[in-house]
Amino acid sequence: MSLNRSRFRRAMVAIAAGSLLILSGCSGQGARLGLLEPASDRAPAMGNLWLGFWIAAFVVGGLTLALILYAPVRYRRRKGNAVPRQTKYNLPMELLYTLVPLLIVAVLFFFTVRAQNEVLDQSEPVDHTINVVGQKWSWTFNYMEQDNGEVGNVVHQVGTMSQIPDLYLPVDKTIRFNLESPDVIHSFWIPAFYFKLDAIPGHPNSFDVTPTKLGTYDGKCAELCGTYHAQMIFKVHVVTEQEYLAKLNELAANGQVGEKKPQVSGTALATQPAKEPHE
Ligand SMILES: [Cu+2]
Repeated sequence: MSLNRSRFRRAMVAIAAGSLLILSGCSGQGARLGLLEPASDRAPAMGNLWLGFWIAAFVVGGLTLALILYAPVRYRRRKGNAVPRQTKYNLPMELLYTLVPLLIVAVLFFFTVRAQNEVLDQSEPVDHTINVVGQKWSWTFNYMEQDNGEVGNVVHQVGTMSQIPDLYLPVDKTIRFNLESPDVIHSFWIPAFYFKLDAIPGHPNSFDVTPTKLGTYDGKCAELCGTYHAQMIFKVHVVTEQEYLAKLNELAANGQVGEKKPQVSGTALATQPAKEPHE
């Protein structure tokens, strides 16, 4: 009996160690388990939540697997005990498998709410505001720079399915994104920022983010929104403040001045041809 128990304990330790090894050994800069290299100030909260969930899953999964394997070995058929002793109504056991999952869910819930509050925090002052319209099937970016002496205008870029829009963001500056949609629910997602938020018709959404790394990133719609959902992509350019202002002045010089809010009216919604620009 004691031999079996120590063997069982050794198996448990091996599983736990194996899980930790897998989790910690995935990449040079610590495990990310499929996440991109982080490029925003919101990334640590989400990244840690992601890793925490995986650790919880590995521990619970490992334990379950070990118990599944243990039972048939420990209670295998032996000479003289054709039918093992039958038990039912094991109250401690029933309490355990009711309370432990509840506890796991409560802990995961707690950390989820904490991370959510952190990424949705809007208490810090922002440097720039960008109003985003998600519409079938592209994005419009309105840079609300009317009070910025360097630009002095609201400038916009309207994307179409054949002309993927570019979103320019200054590095290390806090941006407030206001999201809206004139048609159906879309979701504004920049995977490298570890962040997405829905653009919902009639329900403006808002979040703040600070890009922390120069570079070009993919942006996409993360809410299945119709036939050409998969083409609802954009390019995010995180640039220096000077490059950002230069880009906005270039848009202004092109006449892309004023806030653009693509509207979808009545039947146009259903019959909009695929290649027609939204401008
Ligand atoms: Cu969409």
